[in-house]
Amino acid sequence: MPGPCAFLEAGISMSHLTFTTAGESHGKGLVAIVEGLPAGLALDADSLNHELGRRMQGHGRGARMKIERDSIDWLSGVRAGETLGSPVAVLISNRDWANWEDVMAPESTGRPGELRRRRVARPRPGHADLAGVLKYDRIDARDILERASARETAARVAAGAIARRLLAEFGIEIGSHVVSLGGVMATRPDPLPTPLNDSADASPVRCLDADAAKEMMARIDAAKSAGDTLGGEVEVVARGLPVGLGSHVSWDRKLDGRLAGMLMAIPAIKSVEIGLGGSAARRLGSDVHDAIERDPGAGPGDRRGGFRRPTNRAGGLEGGITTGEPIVCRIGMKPISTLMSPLRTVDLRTGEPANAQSERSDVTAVPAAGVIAEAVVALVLADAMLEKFGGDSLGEMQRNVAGYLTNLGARWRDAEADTTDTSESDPE
Ligand code: EPS
Repeated sequence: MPGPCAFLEAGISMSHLTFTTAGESHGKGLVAIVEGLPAGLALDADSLNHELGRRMQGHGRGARMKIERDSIDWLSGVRAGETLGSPVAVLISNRDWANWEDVMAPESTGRPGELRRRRVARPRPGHADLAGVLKYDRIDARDILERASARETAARVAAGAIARRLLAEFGIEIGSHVVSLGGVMATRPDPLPTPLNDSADASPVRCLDADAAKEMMARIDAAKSAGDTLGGEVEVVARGLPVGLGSHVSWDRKLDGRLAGMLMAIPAIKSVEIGLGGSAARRLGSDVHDAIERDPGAGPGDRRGGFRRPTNRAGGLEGGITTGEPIVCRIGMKPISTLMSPLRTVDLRTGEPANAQSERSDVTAVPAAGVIAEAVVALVLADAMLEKFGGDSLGEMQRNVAGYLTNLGARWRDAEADTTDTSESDPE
């Protein structure tokens, strides 16, 4: 019997679609396990590998990306191209494992106090190194950085690619683009291209403003020469959602909170905004909220229930519930903390001041962060779809969605003007 804490622990984490990952950056490989999928969802390795390939791209990635060819092996949960309803597990093997087998070998060599090659004793400011060795009582910060490395996000992207396949069955599309990098701000096209990723992926920095992209790449090259790193911001957009995912009734069901938690948990993400985000705090209410209109073109089955907004400053969420407008989130990523011109630190072997460890790394991973953010948004939205529409099979879920949409807003669509209740809120 789960105790009351089991429910609290379920809290802000996802409850209908759960996922976990395992694996160290230079270990044998990464594993992702996704549980809660309906049976009968078509899955193929190519669609997962496509997303993994996108994550590896971007001007400013390091030499590791030349070694890896991230792709999945199915371990469980899929048969003849369809989910079985059981946990889906995939393996992404690390090609670099061949170069690290002695460093990362799980078994002890039997040597006392076993210190291995490539020990990390000069913790990098900004990374998990120091807090991690203190908390876990380790002498080698490699025991920390191997899991803190953003390599783990490959497994999140694989899990997210499965969630995307489920969302695609309902016409939901998720894309992203870089809006700033290294301090260069891009001009955001309005409207955004559809599908968004076809345009964004064509740019080496996943930016829709070609002039800004050129300047971003120049700054990446300059930062690389200087042994420095760069951060930036990415916008993630999810289109095709029905009104009514998430809920206002309890804090842990609010979809904005669920999205923010998952986005903030991506390595190096320091800010999450939805819609106008922080700038809403500096505007008048009349310049923040989105007016409501009837949509004369909307018939039965309309995913917005027959209403629409001329603007989407709320970013597709009101009261923690989807409005049917696109969800628009913006994340801010700090510069990568491994610097080739290192900051000052303390050598843990001597206690003396030293330069922080320099390990092979990226100058920037902002373009990749967009792909990772899409994946985690897909996981949250797939969870919210399963929460509302459930079902053990895809067919059952589709029937549930169709039934909901048929009835959505019907009372307003079909009724003549309702004159029985003329009460209005008191202007006082
Ligand atoms: C990454 C692999 C890592 C890093 C990067 C992300 O490979 P390696 O450490 O072997 O060069 O390039 O990790 C970090 C940015 C980090 O902070 O640890 C990947 O696959 O994305």
